Amino acid sequence: MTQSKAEIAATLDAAAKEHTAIQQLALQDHFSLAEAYDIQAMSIDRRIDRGEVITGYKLGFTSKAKMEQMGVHEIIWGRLTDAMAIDNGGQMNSEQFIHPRVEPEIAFLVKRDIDRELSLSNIGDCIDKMAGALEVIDSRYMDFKFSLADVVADNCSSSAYVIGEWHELNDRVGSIDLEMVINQDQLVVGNSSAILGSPLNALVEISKIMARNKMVIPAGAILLAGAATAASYIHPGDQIRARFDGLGEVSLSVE
Ligand code: OOG
Ligand code: MG
Repeated sequence: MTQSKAEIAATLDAAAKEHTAIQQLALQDHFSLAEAYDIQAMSIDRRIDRGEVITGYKLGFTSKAKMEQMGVHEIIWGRLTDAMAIDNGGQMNSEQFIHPRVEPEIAFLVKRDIDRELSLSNIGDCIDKMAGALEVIDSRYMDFKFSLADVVADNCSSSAYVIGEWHELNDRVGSIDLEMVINQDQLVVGNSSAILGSPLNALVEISKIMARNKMVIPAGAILLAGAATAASYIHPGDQIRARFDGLGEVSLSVE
């Protein structure tokens, strides 16, 4: 590596903070996927040092639509912080982003610490609520183009999220119809089954990842299962509305 992991983490953190796109890094710096996760942790530590708090975790590339859109075919995970949270119906200031995209997601609320691998039969012990959500992703790389290691180091493009009203977790989670509309134009239609067959499989997956990394997901954490559809670019003045069958509506406007 020409730069140390700490230097790369500082570069990515600065790009996010100053919302300025940078060149992809993994090609010139030759870091591995494992090193990319170290870089992600170091870059998020810089946010924590500035007072941000981890609010949960997200998965990426859990649907074919996302994998095909971005050309990355492996499940990835990243961290969410309180600075990324926007109230349902709230606004985001486009000046704080580089080239934001939005995607509809299913969110879960952890009720009991997840300190081991979950299976489909015991998910309910640790997770009791689900909600429709919007995730705003904003790659720090020019043209939103990256390799697997690059996107992981960049905290999986995480930049903001909006959570709808919480509902009790139930079996319908595996086949929720959803649609996202931007400025009255219906943009994407999908179903939660596109997420690994069911977002419940994403929860099993994230519990395995955390167990492998000897990390505990604490009670109160939010989990995003990954988008069921491709993401859409958003611009100042846009009004985004996502509808989730049985879970209500989640909306966001772009200033
Ligand atoms: C990476 C993040 C992927 C998802 O839901 O699949 C992701 C990206 O597309 O920039 O958040
Ligand atoms: Mg996402």
